[in-house]
Amino acid sequence: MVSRRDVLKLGALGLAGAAVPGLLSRPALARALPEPFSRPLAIPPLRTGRLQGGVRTFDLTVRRGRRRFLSGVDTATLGIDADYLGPALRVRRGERVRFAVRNALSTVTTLHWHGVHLPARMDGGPQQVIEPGAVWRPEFEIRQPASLQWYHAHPLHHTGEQVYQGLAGLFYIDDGETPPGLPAEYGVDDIPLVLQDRRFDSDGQFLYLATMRDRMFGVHGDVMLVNGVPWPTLAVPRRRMRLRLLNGSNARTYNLVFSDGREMLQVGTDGGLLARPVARRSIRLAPAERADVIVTFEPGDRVTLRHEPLPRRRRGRRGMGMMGMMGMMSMMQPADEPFVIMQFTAERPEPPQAALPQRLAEVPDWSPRRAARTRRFVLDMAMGPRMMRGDGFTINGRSMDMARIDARVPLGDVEIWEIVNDSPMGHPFHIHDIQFRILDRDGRPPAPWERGLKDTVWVDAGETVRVITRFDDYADPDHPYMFHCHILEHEDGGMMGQFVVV
Ligand SMILES: [Cu+2]
Repeated sequence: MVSRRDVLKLGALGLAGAAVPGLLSRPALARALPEPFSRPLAIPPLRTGRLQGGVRTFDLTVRRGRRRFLSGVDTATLGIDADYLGPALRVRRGERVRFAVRNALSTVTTLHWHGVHLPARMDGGPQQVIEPGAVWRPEFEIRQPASLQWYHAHPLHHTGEQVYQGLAGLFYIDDGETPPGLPAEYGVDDIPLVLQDRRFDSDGQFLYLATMRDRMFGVHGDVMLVNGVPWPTLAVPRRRMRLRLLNGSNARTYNLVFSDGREMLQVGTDGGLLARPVARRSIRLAPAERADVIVTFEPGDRVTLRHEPLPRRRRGRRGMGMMGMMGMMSMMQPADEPFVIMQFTAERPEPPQAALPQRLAEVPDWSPRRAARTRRFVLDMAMGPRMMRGDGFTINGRSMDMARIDARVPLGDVEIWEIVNDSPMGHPFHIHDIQFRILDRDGRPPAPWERGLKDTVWVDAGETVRVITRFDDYADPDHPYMFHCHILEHEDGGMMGQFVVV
C-alpha cells in the first residue's frame, strides 16, 4: 500500500529547492489534496456523433469551466463540451467526418487532430485560428488503421497554456479488424488513461509558466491527474484489461511500471497495432506518445501504476563548452523521483473468452532504398537573452515563423527525416499529417516496441534518430502542416516549423 506521505513525495518533484512564486505551500497543498486512490477513475464520455447524409458529424464547443481537483476549492479550467478535457470521439476508417467547433472563449484557439492523416487546411494547426464566437467546420475522410489519436488546442505561442487548462480529448479510430481476444469494450475492458501532471497556486488555480526553469524544461506539476482525476483508483471487471495510455502532459516523460513489477504486453503504438505483442516491465512515454497495453489482473489484486526515474543520459553536443552547459542543465533540471499515478483493484474479475492473438496487424513499412531524399532537422536551444525572450528553441538554427515554409515535400515521395538533437535535453519530435516508422537511433535499429507506426519520437540529448514515411493523398502548396517538439513550452518557444506537400 502507498501512504498519503508517499503520494506527497510527488510534491517534491521538480520543486525541491526552487522558489516558485505563488505556488501553493506544501502544508496548504497537503490539506487540499484528495486522499490518494479515494476517487474513482473518470472515463471520458464516448461520442459517436450523428450520421448526416453519410457523413459522421460532431458539434463541439470550446469553453471555460470549473473543476474541483482539490478539496474545498474550484479551479478555473477549459474544456470541450466539458469543464476539463473533452469527450472521446469514435470514428471508423473509410468514413467521412465533419465537425462544427465553436469557440466560446474570449481568446482565439484552434483544434488540432493529432496523429490523423488529413488535408492541411483541416489540420487545426496555428493557421486555422478560430476567433472568439466563431465556428470552424473541418471535414475529412478517415484513411488510417485502428488507433488512439487525440485532439488538442494548437494556437501559436499559446498551445501549452490552453492544453494545460484542459483543451485536449481522445480520438478513437476503428477499422473492424481488431483481432479476437483483444479487449475492445470502451470503458469496461478498454480503458483510456490520459496522464497529466499539474501544479496549483495558493488559490488552488493552475500555476502555469512561473519560472525560467519552466521555460527551459517545460512546466512540471506535482499533482498527477488521470483523465482529470487526481491519483484515481479503478476496480477492474475483467482479468484481461487493455489500457490505452496517452501522455497528455505538457513536458513530463513517464517511465511507467507496476508496483509489483508485473508485465505489460504492449500491443500498439501511436499509429495502431504492432505486428505482434511485446512483453515489457517498464514503458517510457514522452509527451504526446501513446502505448496500447494489455495487463492481466488476478482476484484480490491491489496494485499501483508508478513512475520510476530513468537513467539520465550525459551525452551532449560536441565540445567542451557543452560540458559546462550540461553540468548547469543537470543542476537546474527538475529532480526525477519515483511517484505513484493511480491504483487498480480486482475483486472477482471475469476470465477472458479467447486467447490473446500472437499476430496483431500488418504494419506499413517503407524501404530506405525507396527514399527520394533525406532531410535533416537539428534541434537546439539557445541560452541567455533569447531564452529570456521566449524564442530560444530552434530547429536548424531558426525559431518558428508563420511566414516561412521550411520544407516542400513532393506528393507521394518516401522521405527519411533525420532528427539530430544538439541540445542537452531530450525532445519528443512530432510530425503532423503522417505516421512514420523509426529507421534507427544513432545507427542502431529500434527496439521491438518501437517498430510500429509513430507520429512522435523521443530524441535523447545528443542522439540522432532517423524516421521514414510517405507523404500521400493531400497536396496543397498554400496550407502547411507543422513539425515540432511536443514539450509544449518548447513548441511555444519556437521549436517548430512548417512543411507543405506539393
Ligand atoms: Cu523540446
